Amino acid sequence: MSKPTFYITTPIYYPSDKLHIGHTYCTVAADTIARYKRLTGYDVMFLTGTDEHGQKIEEKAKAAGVTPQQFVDRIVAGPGGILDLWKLMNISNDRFIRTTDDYHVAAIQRIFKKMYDNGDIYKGAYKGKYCTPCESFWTESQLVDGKCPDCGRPVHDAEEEAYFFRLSKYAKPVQELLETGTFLEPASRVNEMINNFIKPGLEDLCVSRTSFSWGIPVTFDPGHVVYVWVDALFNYATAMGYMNDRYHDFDKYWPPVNIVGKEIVRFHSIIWPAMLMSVGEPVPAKVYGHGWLIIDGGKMSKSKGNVVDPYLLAEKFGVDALRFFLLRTFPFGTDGNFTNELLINTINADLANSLGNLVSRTVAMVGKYFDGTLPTERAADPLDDSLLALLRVTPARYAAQMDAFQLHLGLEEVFRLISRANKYIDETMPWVLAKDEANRPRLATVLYNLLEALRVSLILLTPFIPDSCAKAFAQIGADESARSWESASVYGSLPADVTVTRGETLFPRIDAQKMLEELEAMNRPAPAVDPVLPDVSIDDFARCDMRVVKVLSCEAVKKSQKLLKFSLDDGSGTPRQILSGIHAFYEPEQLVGKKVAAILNLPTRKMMGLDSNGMLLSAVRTVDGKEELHLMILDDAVPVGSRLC
Ligand code: ME8
Repeated sequence: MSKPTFYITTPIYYPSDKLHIGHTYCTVAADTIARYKRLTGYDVMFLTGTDEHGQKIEEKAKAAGVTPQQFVDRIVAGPGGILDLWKLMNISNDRFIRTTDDYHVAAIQRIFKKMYDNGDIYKGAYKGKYCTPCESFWTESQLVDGKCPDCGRPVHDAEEEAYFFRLSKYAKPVQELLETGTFLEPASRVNEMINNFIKPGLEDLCVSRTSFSWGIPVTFDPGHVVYVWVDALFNYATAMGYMNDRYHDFDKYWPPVNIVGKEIVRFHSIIWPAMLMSVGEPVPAKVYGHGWLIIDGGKMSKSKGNVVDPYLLAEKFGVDALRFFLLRTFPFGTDGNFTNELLINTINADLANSLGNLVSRTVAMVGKYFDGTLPTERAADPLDDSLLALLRVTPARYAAQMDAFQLHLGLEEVFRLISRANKYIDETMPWVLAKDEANRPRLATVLYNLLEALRVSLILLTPFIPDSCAKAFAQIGADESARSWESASVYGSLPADVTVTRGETLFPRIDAQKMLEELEAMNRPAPAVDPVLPDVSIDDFARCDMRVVKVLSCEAVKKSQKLLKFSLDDGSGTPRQILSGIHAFYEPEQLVGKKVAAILNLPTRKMMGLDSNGMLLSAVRTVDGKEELHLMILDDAVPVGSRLC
């Protein structure tokens, strides 16, 4: 019999900057749900990707001096980019879509044409406030003091030809869909959508732009590019092969469960189903709007400098500890305040103490009292009953929470069992039982029950912390069959004469004070680094004659605050004069006798009436608005006149 299918997506993220812990939170949550569904027998399709078009990306690329495609390629596929981050975080996506992929571009053009042909997209006029220098339309509410919010200059009424989607036509069916109560979750978001957006009247949506070009051209009117949200939302369909031949899974997996952040629920629960209705396809099975991770009460943002770097946290705490923390601490549907203290306390309390200790104590006791292999004689006791009762009901309780995407409550069920097992150790006191040979069957029973409680807990934890669970399974002697979902409900899935193997400590305890200090030091905002300039050819580079030179003499230039005049030995036998504006950073006497690097074949430049024949090379950066400069001072052993290449 074929497995039931389950299709889950994350938002496709903008590759306009490196991703932060908020994006990581959403992707880890979707990954955990995908892993849970696979565990429980589904044929899962898990999609994530990147939303690569639009004006913002075009502008960022321009500022960085690269093409938009080069810009997004670096952020998505470059070292330390989005693909690397998901690999690091052990994300098990089956597919990754980039909206610049050819198949997606062609499919969007067909979808747009289909909606045009069926009359749901029409040509109209976009009216708004226009800022000529910025070439941007603004709505009344976006203006600041009636002026352009970007440059502060006056705006004027303007009209632009644009295509519109008949969103108004779908107001009723979308409202009915929202009222079904299962389409959009958590339920609290439903009223917000109906009251704030549908009841005031849905207006048709402008779905093309002519003011920039980094987008998918409208085939039948090439001056227009498709509005980025139309391009983006349909990714969930094109990545399954909708309107293209790259993939052929649309019929198999559709409709999806779209996991999104609360700020884009409107796009996903109103515009997205309306467009699907227009093209005659089923709406998503569910849109789940998760909450934000906030810092000090506000959303993370680059401009506030309070962005938390997932690479840094994964390196410091381990990938599984970070995954666990994100899903254990914050209820998925509501906002959660991120702090390093909370992160450390959660790891210490739940992973190092509760789970880690249970594994290490149990395995150590089987080692100490039975040389690692349990004997098969047993002696039950009423003391076992409550642990075994909880063991029996936990998988189903967990599944009920997981099916409702209440991931933190799913974990709650597992930790109830883990705590109960830890308490069982105190109640049964194996170290006392071990004192009398006659108690061996009883002692073996206690340890077996503990191993079983651990085994079941680990099965349920696998979607959250897969690597650590695999290691722990190996320690408690659980083979593949004893790790399956089905076996979680079968007491006795470990062999009666199970053999354990001591292993590494799964979650070492963190010294909170020390770690907080380290994080504090590392989390200071890194100085902004200028973007890499566009490529130059190797021939152009080779034409730059850069050499090692020695400072013969150096003096300040009269009447100049900045300039130093250098006489340099460049190996040619004739001293070379170079002027350099570095007096703010060096006194002349510091530099005499030093070997430094210079470019020699620049045209002669006159400064304060003096010739400068080249330029000294230095490392320059801006920290807190202040420029820092360091001359490239070289090892004395490097011969004067050597070329730098
Ligand atoms: O909106 N806390 O992309 P985006 C929790 N390209 N989650 C957060 C978060 C935070 N502080 N910050 C971001 C876009 N997220 C569009 C989506 S989909 C067809 C197009 C997560 O890069 C959250 O899931 O701005 C949010 O919805 C998403 O990242 C936005 O990512």
